[in-house]
Amino acid sequence: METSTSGGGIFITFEGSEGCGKSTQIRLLAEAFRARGREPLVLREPGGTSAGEVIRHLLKHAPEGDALTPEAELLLFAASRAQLVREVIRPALASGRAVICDRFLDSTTVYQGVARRIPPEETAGINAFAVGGCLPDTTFLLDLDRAAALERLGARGEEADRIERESEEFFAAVRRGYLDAAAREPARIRVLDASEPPDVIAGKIVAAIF
Ligand code: T5A
Repeated sequence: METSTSGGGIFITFEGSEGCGKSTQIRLLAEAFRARGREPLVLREPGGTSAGEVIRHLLKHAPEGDALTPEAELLLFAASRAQLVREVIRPALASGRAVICDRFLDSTTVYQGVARRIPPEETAGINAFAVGGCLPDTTFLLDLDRAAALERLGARGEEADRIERESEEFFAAVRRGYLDAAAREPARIRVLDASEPPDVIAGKIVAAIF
């Protein structure tokens, strides 16, 4: 596939609500790259740098995160991303690597912008500042209804983090926000039915990339 990013690398991101299968598909796509003789760089947001992992802990698990305002939450996600772009993603793309990231700026557009109701122009401005022009070549949105996602997360048996404890209304806004984002940018964001079996979804992703 043709890439827009400088340096010959390709930047692929995965988006969708909790439990939609991003990690599963990223693992399968990384295997597909390896089968073709390329070792991709796999990252996750928030996190992926030393500073980013500290921010991740604050945002997801630390008791101090409970009092965060939507604005402070947005800036922390943006700070983690700004560091990841400059410390890791840009150098990797410049050296020709494939970079696969679990969540990127669309998560902020949707979770902080749509679900936390921060005005879209403010969210877009901070996103643009954080990424400094480093945008995904392609994004896979794994669309799944909330009941199916909850069933998968329940089967995993892990304790819910701060954001996973949000209301059903919040997650309805997340799903709607993602589908609206995909409608605005159909050339970049491909919507996939995440209720299909993992190998079927992976086949569609591989066909789109190679
Ligand atoms: N956030 C993040 C913001 O609010 N703003 C931002 O800007 C950013 C970057 C990050 C949190 O931060 C928020 C969003 C999130 O709340 P996280 O811990 O990184 O959280 O977790 P998530 O991104 O939510 O990912 P999860 O690990 O919860 O889910 P995945 O990776 O989407 O799903 P996965 O692959 O682990 O699969 C879940 C289960 O389903 C099974 C798997 O085996 C697994 O058990 N499964 C399937 N089952 C049936 N059919 C399929 N097709 C399946 N695919 C997977």
